[in-house]
Amino acid sequence: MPTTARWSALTIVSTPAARRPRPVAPKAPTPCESSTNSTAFSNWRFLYTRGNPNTAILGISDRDVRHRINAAASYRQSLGYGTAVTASVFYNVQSGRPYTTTFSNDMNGDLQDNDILFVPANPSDVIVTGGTWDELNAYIEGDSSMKDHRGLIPERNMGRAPWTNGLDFRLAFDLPVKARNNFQITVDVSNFLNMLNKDWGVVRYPNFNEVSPIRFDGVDAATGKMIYNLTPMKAATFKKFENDDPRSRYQAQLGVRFRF
Ligand SMILES: [Ca+2]
Repeated sequence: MPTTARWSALTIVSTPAARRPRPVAPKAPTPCESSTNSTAFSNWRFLYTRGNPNTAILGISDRDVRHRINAAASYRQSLGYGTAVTASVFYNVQSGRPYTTTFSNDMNGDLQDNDILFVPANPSDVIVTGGTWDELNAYIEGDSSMKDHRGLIPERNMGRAPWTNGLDFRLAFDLPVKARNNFQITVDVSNFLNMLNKDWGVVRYPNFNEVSPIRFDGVDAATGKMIYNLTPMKAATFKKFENDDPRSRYQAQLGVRFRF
């Protein structure tokens, strides 16, 4: 019985370092907009800023997909008398959505919750309330948007949500009816990995490309240091990433096709 196996070329998409947006010094701002909002006001107020929202700085896009790898394969097995079965898979793995760590409230006095968080380098940089320096330090060390930016206000979107991956599966049965006619029954399962294990194929993302673990409680009059309140990150409802439920579930469909 004839057998056909087809393996597509592996596709890898990666943005070379030389083409990635580079940080621009605040003294030479380059107007640049990147937002998921639908109105001009929202696009201004939710563009995360290092100080002045009217001088937007060139940065990584909210929609940046840094790395992506695709692979596809199919296998066809004749079952005799014109019948055949074909199994196909498509696999995609890609880097997570970028995000910015901001204060949970307005820090710079423009009445907008759009302020990128200064990352303290050591316990003497800020006053911690609602928790301890060790808790704050552990959070910074575990956060991709902050751990490499000690003592700085990072560029926006320096963090990354977890990588995502998904595998789509298709099974097709070809049944001859008569000459030049063909009857096909298909079974498609998208996010097939999630059907095998509920923890596989899960997509997690930062809501509006933002995570806000710390509340700004002003400046201490005696020391001039900023007061970091850890209440938001210690709240039972706090989570860095949302689950994208529709994309995280497996879905299946049964199809019938008649060719004539
Ligand atoms: Ca603000």
